[in-house]
Amino acid sequence: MKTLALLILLGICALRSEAIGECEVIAEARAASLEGYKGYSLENYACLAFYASNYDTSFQRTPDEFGIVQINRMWCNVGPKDNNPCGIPCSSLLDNDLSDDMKCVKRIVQDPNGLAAWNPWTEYCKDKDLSQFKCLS
Ligand SMILES: [Ca+2]
Repeated sequence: MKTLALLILLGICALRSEAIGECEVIAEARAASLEGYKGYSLENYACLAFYASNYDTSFQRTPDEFGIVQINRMWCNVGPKDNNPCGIPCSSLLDNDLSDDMKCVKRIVQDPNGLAAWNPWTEYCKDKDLSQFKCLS
C-alpha cells in the first residue's frame, strides 16, 4: 500500500514537472505582452527560465532569489513594510502560477539593462541561437 502511494506520488510529480517547460513560459510571457517588448523574442524568456532554474517554479538558488527566473528580493515584498517595484509577495514567485512572475519580469525588463539584469541570460541566451527554446507543441 505504501509503495502504491509512493508510485502515485512520483507519477504526479513527474506530470507536474513535465507541465512546466518552454511552452508554458512562452505562453505566460505572451500573456504579459512580452512578445517583442524591448526587442526581445519570447524564446529569450524560455532560455532565461531554463538557465536560471531549469524551469523549477519553486527554485531558490539563495534565500534572496525566487522562482523560475530567480527574481531578486529587491523587486518583491518579503516583509509587511516592503514596497518594492513588482508589488507582490516574493512567495508568489514560488508557485505554479507564472502570470504574476511574468508581470514582474516585464517591470524588470523596463529598466535600461533589459534582460541583461539576469546573468544567466547574458551568459547563455544573449546573441545565441534560441531555436531550441521555440514552443513546438
Ligand atoms: Ca507566481
